[in-house]
Amino acid sequence: MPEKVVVIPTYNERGNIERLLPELLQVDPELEVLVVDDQSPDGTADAVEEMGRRLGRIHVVRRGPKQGIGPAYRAGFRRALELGAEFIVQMDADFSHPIASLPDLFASAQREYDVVLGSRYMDGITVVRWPIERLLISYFGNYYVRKLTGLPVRDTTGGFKCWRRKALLAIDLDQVRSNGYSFQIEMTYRAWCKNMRILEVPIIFMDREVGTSKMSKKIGLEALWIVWELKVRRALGRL
Ligand SMILES: Nc1nc2c(ncn2[C@@H]2O[C@H](COP(=O)(O)OP(=O)(O)OP(=O)(O)O)[C@@H](O)[C@H]2O)c(=O)[nH]1
Ligand SMILES: [Mg+2]
Repeated sequence: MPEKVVVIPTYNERGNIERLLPELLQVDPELEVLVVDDQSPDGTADAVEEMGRRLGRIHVVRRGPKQGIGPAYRAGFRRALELGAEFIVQMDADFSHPIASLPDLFASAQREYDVVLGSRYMDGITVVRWPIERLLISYFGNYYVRKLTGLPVRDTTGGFKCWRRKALLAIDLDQVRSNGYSFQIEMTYRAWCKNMRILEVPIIFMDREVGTSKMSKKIGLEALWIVWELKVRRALGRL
């Protein structure tokens, strides 16, 4: 039974995942990886399965047509819990999230935290190679989320996090509605509402070099909307 599982959603990430997985497995001999793929046309899932046969400690969840990272992560978290993981990291496939920070995330969770967030906005702004428009949207988007929800977190939209089993069980994954970025906000907000102990640790975020972004206007707008929905749900005692 793996103690630590890293969940990675993929859509057309073959060029990244083939390099990422061997590096990840080297970080920690106890860690296992779970890739959640939504029928990537570039054959990501087949490539990962083949690597699993060769290297071990790799699992694949194959899903139907592309549905966004929210449903992909929910499926991945469920499988990681079934596998018996005590600590579950979520991470992008595109090398945006520094592998070097992985031990730090696990160690903080193991020490005493239920949710550990890799944060781009803690030591100033630690984002590399993002165009200024994208950085501004992200930075002020975070300000908006913080002000509206009261969530005491600098980086609410980051996607590099470590969950203690207990925190994922405290959140009813079936209730989680978000598909895109707002999934990150919604999950942390729900954990906070359940009084989970949350820690932010600084990370250096790098924009992707290989593959294409799945970010869209629709995903951005969903995030603006979801904070209101979460606020109302909480006020009604439904969170
Ligand atoms: N399974 C699955 N994975 C997805 C989906 N959309 C995005 N992903 C993966 O989720 C991770 C984050 O998506 P990205 O496209 O990197 O999104 P982003 O980080 O906002 O965009 P970039 O800044 O361009 O990297 C990547 O590993 C993607 O392959 C989806 O619909 N299904
Ligand atoms: Mg990315």
